[in-house]
Amino acid sequence: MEYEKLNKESIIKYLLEQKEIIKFFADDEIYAQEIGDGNLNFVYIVKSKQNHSKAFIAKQAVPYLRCVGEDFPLSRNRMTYEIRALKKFYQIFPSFVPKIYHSNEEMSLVVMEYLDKHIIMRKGLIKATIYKNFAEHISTYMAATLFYTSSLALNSKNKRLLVEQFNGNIELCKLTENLVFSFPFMDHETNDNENTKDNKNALKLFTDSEFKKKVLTLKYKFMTQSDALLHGDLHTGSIMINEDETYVIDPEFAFVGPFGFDIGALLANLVNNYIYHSVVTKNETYKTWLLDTIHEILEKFSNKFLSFWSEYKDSALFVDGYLDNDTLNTYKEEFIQNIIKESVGFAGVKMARRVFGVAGVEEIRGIEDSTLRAEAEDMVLKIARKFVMNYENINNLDEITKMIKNAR
Ligand code: ADP
Ligand code: SR1
Ligand code: MG
Repeated sequence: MEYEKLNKESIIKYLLEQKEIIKFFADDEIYAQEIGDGNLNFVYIVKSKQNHSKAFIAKQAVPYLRCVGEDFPLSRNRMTYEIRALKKFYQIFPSFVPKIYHSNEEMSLVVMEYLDKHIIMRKGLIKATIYKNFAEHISTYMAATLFYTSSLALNSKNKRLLVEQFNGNIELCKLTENLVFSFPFMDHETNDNENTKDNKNALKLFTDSEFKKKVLTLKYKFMTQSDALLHGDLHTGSIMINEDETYVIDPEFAFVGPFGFDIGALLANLVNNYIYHSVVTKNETYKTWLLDTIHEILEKFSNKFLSFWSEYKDSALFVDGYLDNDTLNTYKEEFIQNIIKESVGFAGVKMARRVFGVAGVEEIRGIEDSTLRAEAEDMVLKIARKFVMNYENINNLDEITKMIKNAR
């Protein structure tokens, strides 16, 4: 089937020709509404006219970047990687990933479960909503997806096959290399240049050679370290949540990369939210919940990752009997500590990109009062710098929460 960019009418015609969809809606009439608010793709809710609770989401990639338009071409094969990643992550832990009803790589289209009782987590965090199960859920999701796609669980052949399956996500990896690791830290046309002009923080950041050297080291890890299958863009806009359930959506940036990158992305977004509440709402109870949650996520992630590992004696890395038990346990402890350290380094970069880089977040760029926004930006850059300059020397989780707390 040849690719065609769909709209809210043609998508219905297409869907009614797919057997999985006919089965889902039976004889109901259906209609579509476009609801996409992301940077890249078109997202439709498709509903039954007879029974509004019968619905799903159809998401299609177009051959350009949605938020810029046709002037920014971007291969739509990103949807191929999103489909593959959704299927792989669903296989590992179905309770945290929307179910797929239909997918078509030629049409760059996926049809999935409609999460109608959930909201985008960033929105909930801005409203200071407490999600009591979040740390438990997301630590399981990250420990399972990272461990079971790594050389600690897979054998050598399957790990290499996994790399091959995701290696072609070249354009989105390049987007991250540019938009996360490079352009936000230099004078660049894609930046939020209204704000960088005559901004003393921008000048300081763009000429901060020590910081920029460390960012290069982290970028090099991103480009070369093939630890595990990553979501690749695990910010709080890629999480849909309610009090009881947590779902991770939108893995189109998936590739086999460093363990710490997804954890770092999540950490960065939680810290940027902490900064929003420090500057705008001054909600101390919520700030404490955020810090406790960060601590709990990292602690639970480490314990769960080690617990999954304890079940595996043979893998690409390990041959049973190679090390005595005590040495093996020390090796594992050091391994997990290194993941946490690198996560903090990546978190620093991911926080700082949101200040001057092209993709701002509501918590910082969305602050309308310019004095408060400048205060928030200042705090982001202070914490981000501490993270990036010191990540290799972190010895325990309290040091991380202290770096956040002591920034003001
Ligand atoms: P993009 O790739 O453009 O970033 P997203 O996958 O983030 O697109 O989807 C854009 C928006 O569509 C999300 O912010 C969310 O509001 C909505 N959405 C996406 N997937 C679902 C889903 N499975 N259930 C409900 N809403 C969804
Ligand atoms: C212009 S695309 C910018 C960003 O959106 C995605 O969510 C990724 O974070 C990407 O860097
Ligand atoms: Mg998105």
